[in-house]
Amino acid sequence: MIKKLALALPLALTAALAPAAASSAAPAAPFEEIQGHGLDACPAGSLCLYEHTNYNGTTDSTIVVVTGTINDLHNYGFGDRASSAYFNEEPAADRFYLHTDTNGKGEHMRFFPGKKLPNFHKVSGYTENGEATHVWMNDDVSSVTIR
Ligand SMILES: [Ca+2]
Repeated sequence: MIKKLALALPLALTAALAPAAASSAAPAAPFEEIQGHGLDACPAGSLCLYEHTNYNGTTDSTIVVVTGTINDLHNYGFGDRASSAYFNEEPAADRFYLHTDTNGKGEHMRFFPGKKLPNFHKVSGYTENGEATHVWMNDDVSSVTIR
């Protein structure tokens, strides 16, 4: 009898934990996805990641309006896709960091308020250890942090 109970307990625990794990797999997206092009398409107070260089050029395409830390853009279908960005914010606000790897890892570049970057080809950035370098961020941004 005791042996049977010992075997049944781990199974019961597994069953009880399974629903919690499933519900945490779909967190609210910390951004809004819109369609548009140009700097004017970026809402005030927002960091906008554009799918294409030159802020999507002259054609409407995906713009990710970031509102918070994004640990893995792949979870939202925008991993390794950003090609330009604009932080439409007045000075003295948050600073965003764009990272080449998930969870704030890899090479990164800082985004201060008002910063515009029409393409991510060989831009000034930092190694994971914080040393200044040139980084290739085009189609490689995987996470976003705020510090
Ligand atoms: Ca990447």
